[in-house]
Amino acid sequence: MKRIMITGALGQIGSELTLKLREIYGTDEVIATDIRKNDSEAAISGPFEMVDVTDGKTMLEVAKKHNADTIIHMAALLSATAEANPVFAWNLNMGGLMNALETAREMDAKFFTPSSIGAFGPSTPKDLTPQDTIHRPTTMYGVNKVAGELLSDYYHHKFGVDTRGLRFPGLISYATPPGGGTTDYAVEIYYEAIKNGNYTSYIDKGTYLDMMYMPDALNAIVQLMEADPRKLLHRNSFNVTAMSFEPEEIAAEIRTHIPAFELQYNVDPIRQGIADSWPNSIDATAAMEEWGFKADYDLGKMTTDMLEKIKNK
Ligand code: AKB
Repeated sequence: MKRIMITGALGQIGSELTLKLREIYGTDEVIATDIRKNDSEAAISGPFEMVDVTDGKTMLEVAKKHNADTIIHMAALLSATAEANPVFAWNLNMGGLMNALETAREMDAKFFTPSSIGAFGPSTPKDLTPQDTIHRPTTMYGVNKVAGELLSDYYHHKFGVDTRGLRFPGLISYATPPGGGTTDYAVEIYYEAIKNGNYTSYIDKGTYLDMMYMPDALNAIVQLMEADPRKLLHRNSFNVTAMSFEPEEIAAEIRTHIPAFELQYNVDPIRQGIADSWPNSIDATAAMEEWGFKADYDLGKMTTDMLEKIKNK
């Protein structure tokens, strides 16, 4: 990767990924793009262009202008928002992906886009979900993710585009809040613990979901994109995870720092339904074997860091 263009660069992953890639590859080599500009570091610390991912012509023009050799396509609606606006989600998630893949094909560029644990469904094995298994998701987001994985593999087989992807679990970070996801509770809980000493969870007690701390997610993207292609038996997309917990377990970990922390529940049937259709825990062996994936943060280490960083914000 030498000249990297990122879509959705001001989103939850994009805003931190842009800064990390600028650190590794050089500020001017990483072109951040998003549908609108703000005053965040990702937007102002280096090249920035306005790109609506449903506009393939502009995307290609920007890629050509900056001579991009890598396209990292992050712009997408998350699960709960997609479920509330399924037609819009299809158009944005699939239209944006198609434009980004076409841009990569025209530019002969490497390509990354995230998939998700949302690509699995209720008939998928729930525990230690294998890399290669049943995909019958029951959400629009999941349908988009499965179609996106297949489309990315198609661009590799048909056109030789070097497409790679990760099935991310819930990603937790203190920098940019997520929006419209099912796993967002695991970010909100830390903010509310610091601010109010309590949190009301929309996800029910006993609901296990995979999670990962953002630094591990960013390392995984870089490592996968730098991996020797001859070692990749899979491409779109690899299971990756760092931990699996339910709300009581994250609350117990927070109480080791804030003993009076209280957790209540007001379950949202829509997001609970989505969570219930996803695995309890996924198996990341293929990622470990094919390109050396390893997560550094477990629940304890992540909680210490999250609470400290939010306090000092
Ligand atoms: C969401 O909850 O929608 C995302 C995801 C797991 O893909 N965080």
